[in-house]
This record gives sequence, C-alpha cells and structure tokens, in this order.
Amino acid sequence: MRLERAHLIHVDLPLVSPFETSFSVQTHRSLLLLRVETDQGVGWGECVAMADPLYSPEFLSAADQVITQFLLPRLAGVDLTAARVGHLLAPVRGHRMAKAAVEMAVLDAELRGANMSLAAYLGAVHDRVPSGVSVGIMPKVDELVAAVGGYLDEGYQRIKLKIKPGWDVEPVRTVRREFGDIPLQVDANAAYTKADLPRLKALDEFGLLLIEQPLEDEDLTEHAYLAARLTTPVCLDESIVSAKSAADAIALGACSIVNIKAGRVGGYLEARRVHDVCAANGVPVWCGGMLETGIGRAANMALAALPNFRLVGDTSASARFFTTDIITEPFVLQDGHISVPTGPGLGVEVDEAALASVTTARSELTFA
Ligand code: NPG
Repeated sequence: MRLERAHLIHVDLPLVSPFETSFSVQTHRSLLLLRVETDQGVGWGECVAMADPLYSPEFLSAADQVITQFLLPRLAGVDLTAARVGHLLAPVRGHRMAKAAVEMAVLDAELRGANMSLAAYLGAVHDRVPSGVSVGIMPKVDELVAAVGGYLDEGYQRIKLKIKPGWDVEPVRTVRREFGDIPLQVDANAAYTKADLPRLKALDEFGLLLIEQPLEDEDLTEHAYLAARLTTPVCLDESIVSAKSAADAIALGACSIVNIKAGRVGGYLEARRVHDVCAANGVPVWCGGMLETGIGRAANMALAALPNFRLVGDTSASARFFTTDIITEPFVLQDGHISVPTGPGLGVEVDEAALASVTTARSELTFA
C-alpha cells in the first residue's frame, strides 16, 4: 500500500454539558481527524490529544505539526502496512497520540482494502461491550446525584466519578447512599500526592472497584506505596504509555488494574500489546475514553472486545458527550451495551458533508 495524500481536519463539537475533571472544564471537544488516501483506498484516524497540554504533554496544534512535518513524511514512498507504522515512526520520540492517529488511519485503509474488521484483526471475542460512564466534577453533590441517576436509568453498567482534593469522600459517600451497591470507581487524574494517603484511605470503606491514577504520571514507586496501603485496587492511566511501562508498573506493584487508551500508548497495536502483557500477568484491563467522535469510538469498541477487557470501560454512547455525532452514525446504548462494528476497517462511514459543517481548519499533503 502506498500513501498518496493526507488531510488534517480540525473539528470543534459542543458537548451536551460541561465536563469537569481535576485538570480542566471542557465545554467543547476540539479534535483532529486524519484522512489518508492510499492506492488501496481511504482510511480515517482520530487524534485524541486535547487543545491544551493538561492531561498529557501532547496538544492538538502540536499534533498537527508533528504529523505534518515528521510523521507522514516517514511513510511516504514506503510499502506500507499498519504493522510497519510503529517501526517507521519510532525514531520520532514521544508524540504517541499523534502516532496513534497516523497508525489508525493506515489500519483503516488497509483493513477496508482487505475487507476485514478492526475487531477481527485485533482478535476480538465479543460482539458487544458493556458500557460505563465517566461523570465529571459538579458544582453541587445534588447535581451529581441527578446525573448519576440519569445514567443508571439509561442503562449504564458502571459509574466512574471524577475526583480531586475536596471533591472525593463526600460525593462518593452520597452516591453510595443514594444508589447502593452499584459498580462504582473513581478517577483522580493525578490530583493527589503521597501525603494524601489518609484521605485516599478514607475511600476504602466504600467498596470501590478501583481508584484510577491518584498520583503523578511518573510516580510509580509512590503508586506502589499507596497500593500496598489501600484496600481499593489502584489502576493506572496516565502512567502507562507502552507495554513496557505496563510491565514495569505491574512488576513494581504500582497497580493491579490498567486503563488502556490506544492514543496514550501510541496506537491500537501497542494497545493490544499492553492488553497481552497485562493478561500474561493476570492484570485485568478496561478501555478508557477521550471524548472521541464515532471514528475513535468505533476503534475503542473493537479493542474493548478483546478477552482481557474484564472490567467495564468508558465505552459510552455518542450521546453521552455530543448532541449529534454528525461525523459518523452515533453509537447507541442497547441494554447497557454497545455493538462492536463488524464492517471493514473501523466499520463506520464518515459523513464528509456533515464533517465540513463542523470543520475549523483543514490542510492537505500530497506524497509522490
Ligand atoms: O468516556 O470518553 C469518555 C471520557 C472518559 O473521563 C474520561 N476521560 O481522564 O480518562 C480521563 C478522561 C479524559 C477525557 C482525559 C478527555 C483526557 C481527555
């Protein structure tokens, strides 16, 4: 397969309601889509970086630049397969979310050409995945209770509460009191330090499924310290950037569960390797979310259908974030689950006219 042309398409979509985490309040999702044209057809990728470098060092305008200037040129003139992309891009350090978008677009084009679904390619064993939801920090606990109640009524199978110092024990206690023994977990996005052990220990009484990324990304030994002192299982997100870092974190005792986001680890093929290394160590994984459009959501459903995805993921319906995901057909919740796409490639069709109506910037690159 030869790369002929690429389009980088910046999009802005309003969110149904503000989404507050310990690091930001989002009211819109700005995102970057990548459309590649090859001699065997078109493929789509989605870059999960945010507009600002607050979740990770990556951000959208830098992703555009690194894709344009350093990543795509390395694929030009090469006999391309998705399996080769990681190797071809390896000399460029970091920029995993940008690399993941490139690999995803190549994967989509290749699999469409081969008439194979991403789920089949990755080794999926389920045709639908249970759907969990991530609930942001709210101005008041009452609003949180109303939001959680609404999601449970819709059929979501597990609730994740975003926490930060000052918004942790009380919201968790209230949600437990209101909704009883629901599958419940919390996500701190690295908002705590080791000195917060007593506060984090206070969460142990609520029987949470896990606490996600309590400490800084690089604090593996501190996570191990915490994990040895909490009964709540520690799950890592931001700290896990590759299969190797997953293996190291597990060996150190820094986590007993891993959140896999393909963008964070450099692509769906590395995500599968993270899955495999965790499976080999008896560590269950679940699929994270990055407010993706239907393009990224489609790929996440395929990934989440692998066998070691034993916990419910942030594999929500499109309507959780977007009034209308006009870019692809929306993913809908049926009986608390989302169907894994079966069509070739990502298995979703992009409505290019609708896409044009939400596009804020677009550039084109041509390769010889
Ligand atoms: O379901 O798409 C989703 C959102 C899940 O909370 C979620 N994502 O920290 O995991 C996270 C958070 C996030 C969203 C992080 C966007 C970075 C960007």
